[in-house]
Amino acid sequence: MGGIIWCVLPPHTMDFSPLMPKSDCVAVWYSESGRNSFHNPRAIMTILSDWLAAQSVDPKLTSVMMTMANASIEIAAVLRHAAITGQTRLAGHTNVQGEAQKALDVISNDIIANHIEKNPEISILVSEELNEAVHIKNQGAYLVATDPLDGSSNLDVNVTVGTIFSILDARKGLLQPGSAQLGAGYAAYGPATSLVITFGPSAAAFTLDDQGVFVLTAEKLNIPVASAEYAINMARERLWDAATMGYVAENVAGETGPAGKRYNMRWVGSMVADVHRILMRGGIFMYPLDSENAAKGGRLRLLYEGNPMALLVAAAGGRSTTGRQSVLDVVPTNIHQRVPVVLGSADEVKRVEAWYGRE
Ligand code: AHM
Ligand code: MG
Repeated sequence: MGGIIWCVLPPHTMDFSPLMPKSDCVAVWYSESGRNSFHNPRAIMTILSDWLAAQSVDPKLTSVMMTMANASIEIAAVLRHAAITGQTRLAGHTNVQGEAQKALDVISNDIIANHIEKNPEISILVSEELNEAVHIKNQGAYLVATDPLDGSSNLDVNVTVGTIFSILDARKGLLQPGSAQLGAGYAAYGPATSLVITFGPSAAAFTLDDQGVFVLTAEKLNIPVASAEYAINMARERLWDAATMGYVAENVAGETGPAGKRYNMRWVGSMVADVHRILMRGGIFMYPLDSENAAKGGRLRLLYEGNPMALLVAAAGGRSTTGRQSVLDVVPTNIHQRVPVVLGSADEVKRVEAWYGRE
């Protein structure tokens, strides 16, 4: 079915093009046989800076959120051209975790470091790509812990990757549990760039528009309590513990098993993409302790992967666990500490907790 979109441009617009984005219009009129609609996109949109200004949160803290949003806009721009500029290659060295760094891991880290240095409210940066915490000369009250480019092993296949971050009170030291976080968020670089953030009580989602502005697209995320979708790297099944084996076996059994319903499995292999799906429509994400990663404490990092994602999920009504305790209650002993992570729809996480409870 076709229709005509009429776009009213601002006065003195000189560079009109038939392909110009609709968000440049001060008003849009759409007509289709039997259906007409009219709206002014600027009048109904809430942009990130306005939304942040309306929160009952210290403006210094909202400035930290804005700094991370601005860094993610710059990273998104680099990613768009990375295949053309050859930046999806390896950087030629390893990080403190012993993992091969991609050029874009390093570039993303540098972009974030540059933005953070310019914000006087931030005094400490912890990054997956930096061996030690960096004490910036600023005297600011905030610490940012970040995975600058999560899922970077997916870069060469153009799958969604992301930036994850956690905001803490810098005066309370480096090793604080996730429950002490003052804010958290991630940017997901997919077909659109999404920014999902929380200051604790609720989580909001924004989408980057053609002008490089984050527009509010979901004010209060709400993870459904029940779900029938799970995300786990099934190739590691032989390494799992009994609880993970038991829970997943029930899901695989579907409507004929004790769960009594048919499940579906999704695994992107980018935590940001998998958790974004869960925040939008429910499900459970699992990277449990297994016989291979147990010596390291798990696969994912606590300060800049487990904690921020667990805070976002809790703010959206979901739940998180290591199997033994809430991810948010783990007290870290080092900044790059790893942790088992299970999070998402409350009913599914409770089933996993019940399996661990049987041990
Ligand atoms: P990274 O921070 O080095 O990118 O690693 C984290 C990633 C997560 O995004 C993802 O959930 C997991 O590691 C994928 O692990 P696997 O390679 O076992 O699929
Ligand atoms: Mg990561």
